[in-house]
Amino acid sequence: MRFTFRWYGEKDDQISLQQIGQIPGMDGIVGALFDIPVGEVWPLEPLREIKRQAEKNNLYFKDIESINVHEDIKLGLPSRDKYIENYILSLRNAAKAGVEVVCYNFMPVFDWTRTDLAKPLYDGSTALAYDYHLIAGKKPQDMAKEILDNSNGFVLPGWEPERLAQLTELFNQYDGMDEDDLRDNLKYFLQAVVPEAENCGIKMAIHPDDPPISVFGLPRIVKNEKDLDKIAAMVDSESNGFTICTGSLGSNLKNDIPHIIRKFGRQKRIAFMHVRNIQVHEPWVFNEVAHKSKHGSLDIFEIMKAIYDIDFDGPIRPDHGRMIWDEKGRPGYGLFDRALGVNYLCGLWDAINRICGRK
Ligand code: CS2
Ligand code: MN
Repeated sequence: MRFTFRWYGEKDDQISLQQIGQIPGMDGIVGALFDIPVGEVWPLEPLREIKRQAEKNNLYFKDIESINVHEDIKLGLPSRDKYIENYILSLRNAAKAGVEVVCYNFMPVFDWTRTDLAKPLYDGSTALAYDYHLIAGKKPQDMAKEILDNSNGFVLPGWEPERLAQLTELFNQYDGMDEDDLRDNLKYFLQAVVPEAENCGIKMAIHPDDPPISVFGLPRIVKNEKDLDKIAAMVDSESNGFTICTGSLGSNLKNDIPHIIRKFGRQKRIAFMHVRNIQVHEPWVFNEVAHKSKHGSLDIFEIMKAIYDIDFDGPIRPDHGRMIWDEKGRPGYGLFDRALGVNYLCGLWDAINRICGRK
């Protein structure tokens, strides 16, 4: 298993590769080409450049998050074939640069959604939060504006201004689409892309919907075990894999995360682990917290134990963190709390391995 840390690139990340390399136990970065508009082919050279920079700091670059899927693919428009072709070319270039895992999501319009990017917690730290009461009756346009206004000037993945400029039009295009329609479009995409991924040695890793519930009436199809079963059945291949994001799936307490990890891990379908903790106050009211189990609703020890039990050998990363120690940064992606979080995970991992006697 490799411990990794998401990195937004030299230009866009306030955190340097050297700082990431100084985190104890860190093996690699999770990178992406943030400047390439969704749907275009990712060129080889800049990917190789990330790898070179990472390696200079003794870090791997084997994992991408995310090559985003063009809306026309999710909408099933005739133009999707061209975008699928481009997607495949991007995968081939990624493979040439040494990439093994590619995270993506299939959420219509929005990536992750929160109602507060800096909710004050009891100890003076702040964290991302979601409260469905605050979404009820709100227009997606207003919600998007609030997110942008509160992002400390950083562009947030999934909330790129170009995408938001077309919000009204996008909502009209999704009008009348239900979960089965969206699933058909995912299947079409996977049937084209997975054999190619398999050929070049890449595992695709779909990220769960965050939060795993319909938002603004849009269909969502990666919410729970049943949804994952359906996706696994679309193409029978280890390259048709999952990102198990504990904070996304776990915001629905009915999702038994250790069980999900064991089940899909044994089927060799887990390609990527995102581990973070959240505090669920009532259904669809939650905020992110420090990684340690006692601070939230998830049992992080049990989660790490399940990861051990499936002999997982892919990437794991701390997902979002709180803002602590007066750090100013991209919401969810500061240095301090994620570094603390990954060390907690490393500690649990070492202890489990010692006690269970594997390494
Ligand atoms: C994050 C996402 O919300 C999360 O948990 O990990 O931003 C994630 O990077 C994307 O949804 C993956 O495409
Ligand atoms: Mn995640």
